[in-house]
Amino acid sequence: MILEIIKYPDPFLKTHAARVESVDDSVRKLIDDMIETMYYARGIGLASVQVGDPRQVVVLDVPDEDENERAKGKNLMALVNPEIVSTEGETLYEEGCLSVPGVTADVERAARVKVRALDRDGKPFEIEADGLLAIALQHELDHLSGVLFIDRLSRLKRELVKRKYKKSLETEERAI
Ligand code: GNR
Ligand code: NI
Repeated sequence: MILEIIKYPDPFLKTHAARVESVDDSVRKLIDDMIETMYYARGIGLASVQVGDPRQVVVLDVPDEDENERAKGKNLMALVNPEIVSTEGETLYEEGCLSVPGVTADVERAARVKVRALDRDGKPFEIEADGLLAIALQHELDHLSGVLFIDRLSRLKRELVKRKYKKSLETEERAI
């Protein structure tokens, strides 16, 4: 089932998602719907908060850097109750977000991360990532704490981006 993606400035995007007590069929159904929605929206990741669900679930399918055509499903993963265990280095990347359509901006993040989570069977696993996957993991984990990439910009840049975005909403020149 394709879910509706909540758009900024909807206050639900500030939700702090709650830890999942047990990875049951209702969590697996959410994971499947989020995967379908992510592909439909052509995103590389999606967080539960973006589809109006307050449980800590993230899905990702980040293409390999040398991938021209995207091999759908190749790097697909689902993370329940994800936590950052450690980070290393710094990197700058031009990010976008399905909840803030039409906006991109350079965001500073850790270059490498180690993340611990449960898989769709409730089994714990760890992933060490760099490159775009490390960035996407941090972007999605932020969503679970009610944080958007625009919240990580300098105050000046953030106000500029918000003003432009709201103007584009008013004039409806933004593509939906
Ligand atoms: O599809 C997405 N692309 C993207 C590009 C750079 C940095 C982060 C992302 S995540 C985004 C999908 C999304 O909004 N996930 O929450
Ligand atoms: Ni996003």
